[in-house]
Amino acid sequence: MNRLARVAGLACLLALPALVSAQEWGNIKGQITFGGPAPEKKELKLGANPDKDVCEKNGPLQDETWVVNPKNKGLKNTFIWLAVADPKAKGAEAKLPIHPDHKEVKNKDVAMDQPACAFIPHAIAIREGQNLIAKNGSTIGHNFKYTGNPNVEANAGNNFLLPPGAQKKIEGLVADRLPIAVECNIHPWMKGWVRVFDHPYFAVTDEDGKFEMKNAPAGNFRVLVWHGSGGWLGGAAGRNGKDVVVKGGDNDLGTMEYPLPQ
Ligand SMILES: [Cu+2]
Repeated sequence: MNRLARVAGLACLLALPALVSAQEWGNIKGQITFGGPAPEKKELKLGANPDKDVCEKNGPLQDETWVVNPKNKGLKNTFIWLAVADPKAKGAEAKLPIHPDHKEVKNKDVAMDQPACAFIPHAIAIREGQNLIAKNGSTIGHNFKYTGNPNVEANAGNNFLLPPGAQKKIEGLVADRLPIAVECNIHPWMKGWVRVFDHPYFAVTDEDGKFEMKNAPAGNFRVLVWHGSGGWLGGAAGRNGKDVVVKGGDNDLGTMEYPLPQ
């Protein structure tokens, strides 16, 4: 073999693995709407609660069971995320390819505040490696009780008092199928939700029910949709989500309707 052929052969060998493993990436967007008529906005009646004045300093508190935009029926606070195509996949096979820009976990601290007797944001999705900051940005005491999967020690939960202005860092939460419910026992209407993922392909819908996931792997995957008040989209049968094909470039999943659970 002459030198040129050897060099060409070597170049081929070097180039080949890159070709085989070339992963394309796509951006995913879409909207989740509420199935059925948009529920009327409902104000919470705080009755004789001694904190009433502080709780209502920005106006009456709204019931957050279903936050639906009357203009487009967009359902806020809905979690949506990507998973590998096979619902039975375990271990390394259940892991999503991660875009180089997402390898590192950015924005270490994600806060859930309670400035006026409601958790803000009401629903938070975080990635393993991020800390949940339980915050009390108000002038009254709150407590922060969180309850996740009892079989997953890191997420099992805790309950602590947060004096006015205080915050506490919750570290080490791990990705799990079960959500973490957040409550304040001093103000029993307060409710929040946290979900933890081991990848960056998740979103929580905004006031238009819209979501976006950037630089997701192209290929065959599933999307899973879950809401704190109604559970999986499609009920128990929806726990495995639905199949999606992610293409390189832009992907619009269109509108998905979240039927009111029966
Ligand atoms: Cu409270």
